[in-house]
Amino acid sequence: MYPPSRKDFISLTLSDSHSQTYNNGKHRRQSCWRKWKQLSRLQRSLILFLLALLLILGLLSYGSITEHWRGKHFPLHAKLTSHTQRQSLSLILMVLLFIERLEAVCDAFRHAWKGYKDYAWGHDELKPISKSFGEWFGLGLTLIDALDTMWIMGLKEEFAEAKTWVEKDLSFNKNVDVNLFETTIRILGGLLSTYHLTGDQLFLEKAKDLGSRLMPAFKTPSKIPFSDVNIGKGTAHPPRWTSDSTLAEVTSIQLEFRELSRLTQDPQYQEAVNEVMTLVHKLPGKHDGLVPMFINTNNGQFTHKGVFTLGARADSYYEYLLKQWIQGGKTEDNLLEDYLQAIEGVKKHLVRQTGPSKLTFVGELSHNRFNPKMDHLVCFLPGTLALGAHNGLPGDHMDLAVQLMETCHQMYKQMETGLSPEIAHFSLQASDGSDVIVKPADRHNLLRPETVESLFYMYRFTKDTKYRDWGWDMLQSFNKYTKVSGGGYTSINNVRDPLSPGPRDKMESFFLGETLKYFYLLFSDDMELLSLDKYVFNTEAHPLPIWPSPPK
Ligand code: DMJ
Repeated sequence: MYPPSRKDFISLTLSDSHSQTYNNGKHRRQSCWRKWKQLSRLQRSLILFLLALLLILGLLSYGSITEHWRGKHFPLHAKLTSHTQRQSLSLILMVLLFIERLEAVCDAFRHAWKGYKDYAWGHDELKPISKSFGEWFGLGLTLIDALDTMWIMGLKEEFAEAKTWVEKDLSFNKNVDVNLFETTIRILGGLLSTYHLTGDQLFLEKAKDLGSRLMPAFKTPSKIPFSDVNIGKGTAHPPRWTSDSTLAEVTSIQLEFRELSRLTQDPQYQEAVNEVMTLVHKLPGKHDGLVPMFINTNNGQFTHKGVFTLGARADSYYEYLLKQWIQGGKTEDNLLEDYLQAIEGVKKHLVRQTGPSKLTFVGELSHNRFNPKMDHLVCFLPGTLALGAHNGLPGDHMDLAVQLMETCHQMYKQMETGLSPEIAHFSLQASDGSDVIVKPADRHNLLRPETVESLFYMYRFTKDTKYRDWGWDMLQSFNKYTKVSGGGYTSINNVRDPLSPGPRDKMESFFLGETLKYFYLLFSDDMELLSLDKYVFNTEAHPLPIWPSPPK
């Protein structure tokens, strides 16, 4: 469970149950924080600036007083003092900068939340332009996806209101078809992580209820789950046009189901998802560890063979191989073996460099033909590679992570809005003018998290402040081109047209669940805030604990 008080400047402690046990000192600190938080951003910056000024003046007078006392000019001491002064000044500036950035993320969250609250409360997604909402499953998707982000950011009032909605209005006893994967990563993952952060049983009870309602998806001839489940009726089915499931979807629900089994001591969840991994582990049709994008629910075989991507429909298969291995205490060898083999496959078949600037990217393979196309989704990979290297995997994984991180950064930087397109193509010829080509159909931006997610991992492991600066530029661009007056942020149609980016009127739940959370963690100086040695983030950025003992 997350400790109630942290070093973080911006965060507050939220848990009602925790706060009851606080001693007076803690109460006093809390009320100071409340007062501090009630001040405007300008007032706070002014106070901090004055404090900084006082400190500098203090240091300056200390230097001249000591010189005076000594009664003579003492150049070395003067030098030392001015060095200390310089150090103090840069420390103060750094602190101010990091407070400003964290505050900017919280402001962005509050603005997004205001739109959701005013026009979409309890519904799945905000449509910020038309000031209305969109429904996908009818389960308050944005609200649940955002719960742990609010907790982490210390947004106490917002969290309390959302919790009341979960308590009073959230019901899974609904005749509705939900997508197994999306519901697992966003809702089940969000409830489980909120339970861990708060210790509040409400979230575990809701998670149990949802988990048991998702289980009919696994009743297939092959044990490969169907894509859709009716959580009210207890029936499941594939999409209307096929009996296939998407590979990433059936192999990226494991962290959540395994954790549910651990918490409930009910093995059925873990058994169901482990069976999928065991089947996929043994399945023929892989290409040096790379997997096709579909799998049949009747016979359990890969379909549409010969197409390999790290993007849509396959991405989180690779991510969850590594993360399950970490979650289980690095004991499940099949997972590690599949991950290591897959990364070798990526290096051998999919990694190339652009002609003009030698940017490293991950393309796709279609029936032995290389396609220099990379989805923004692939930008999860630098972070995952870095996480693997941090956990003892080969050092060249980190080298590749550094190179790919640069490319994902360039996918933002080279666009006129400073925002990445959904898909980039890369030039292979040195004579080509630019490295990144964007086709008209790929120019949209959905407020996706993958690049800031990777920046967070890269900063945590290298402490190289350039990753924070890149993230800061991205946040400014989101604010400039996707922020909607009155509340909310919107996906846009064209990242190449700063004059007319074309709002799409949709704020995806992952903008609050993932994108803003990773911005906050990137700018936070508290390395113990969700330490990567204690937590593993699911593919929707919901932190789950690394298990204290290996799985049985
Ligand atoms: C999220 O739902 C998850 O990150 C998923 O793994 C991929 N797609 C979106 C964000 O882009």
